[in-house]
Amino acid sequence: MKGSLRRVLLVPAVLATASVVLAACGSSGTSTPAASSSSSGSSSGALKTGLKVFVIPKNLGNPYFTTSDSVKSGGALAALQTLGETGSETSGTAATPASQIPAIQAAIAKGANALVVSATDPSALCPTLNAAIKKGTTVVTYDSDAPACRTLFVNQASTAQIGTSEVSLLASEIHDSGQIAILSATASAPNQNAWIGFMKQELKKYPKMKLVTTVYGNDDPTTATQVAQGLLQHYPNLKGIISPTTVGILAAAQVVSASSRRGKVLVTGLGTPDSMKKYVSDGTVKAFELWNPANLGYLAAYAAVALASKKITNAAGQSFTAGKLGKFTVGPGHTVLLGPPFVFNKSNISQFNF
Ligand code: RAM
Repeated sequence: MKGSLRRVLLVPAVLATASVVLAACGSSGTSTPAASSSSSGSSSGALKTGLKVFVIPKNLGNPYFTTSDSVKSGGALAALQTLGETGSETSGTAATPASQIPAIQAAIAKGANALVVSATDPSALCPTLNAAIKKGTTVVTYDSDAPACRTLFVNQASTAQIGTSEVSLLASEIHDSGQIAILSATASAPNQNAWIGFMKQELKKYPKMKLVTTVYGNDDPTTATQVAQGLLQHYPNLKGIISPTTVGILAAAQVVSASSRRGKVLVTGLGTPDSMKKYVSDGTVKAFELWNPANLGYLAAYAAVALASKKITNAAGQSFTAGKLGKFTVGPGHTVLLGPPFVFNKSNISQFNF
């Protein structure tokens, strides 16, 4: 078995059910009290226990973040429970800074030792996150970065590789030619914008492929569906849609699959295998990519605890062990890399349940 497949497959059996368990809507999510906790954080062995760690995804109710964060899936809160920390997931319901910032502020007010944040918008979040860092709080970004206001970024996969591989996947499916569109998350999302930057670079290698528009579904199923419908209406010659968001790719696949353009407009991007199975089987989607979201959350939680325990600093070359995932080393730019994206297609998708 290839290394990348082994790493994607390294998930607990319970992950199979995780993607259907939606996080509660509202301004706070789930909480996992530690087995033994002390509010100040006591040092036992190498890592402190009883740390208050808040996991703050872009939004609650997005199945991708439910998987990256929950105990059930083996995500961030599972790691925190194992380590004896007090872990909670909190955010707003929309993937916007206006919805996310109050949750960050509340976490800081509750005396957070560490924040694990997927940034909705780096410039909007930075004043709040920098104030937390000033107070001595560890700020780890995961999934979506805010480089000017975090201690460390846990990146799911090389940003360049995600961007370029999305384009080359679609190019091979549409024979390097035709109109294509991007259906992104929010216009301010740092991860999607960074990937789109590399997509545009890569598209220069394909002069016959024309990017006609980039639209935003805001990681909201209703909005994403509406913009996907708009793409089909406005571009009768469209050949492909790249949607680098799990919410967007599902909406695009549903819209194309239900239309007369199924099989003529090919959909790719970043999706969860469970949500894409139907569309891979009906030919709407030939291949798409993702990493293991639960492993991403788990790794980010371990990194946050190692930093908050002063076991490591954020300097390049510092190493720590992330439980079942093994050893990781901080790379350039105060970043830890989970692994390469994995390509799912008809021949392998049945092996995955998340
Ligand atoms: C959505 C979110 C998240 C992104 C995934 C691929 O769920 O926008 O940030 O990493 O898609």
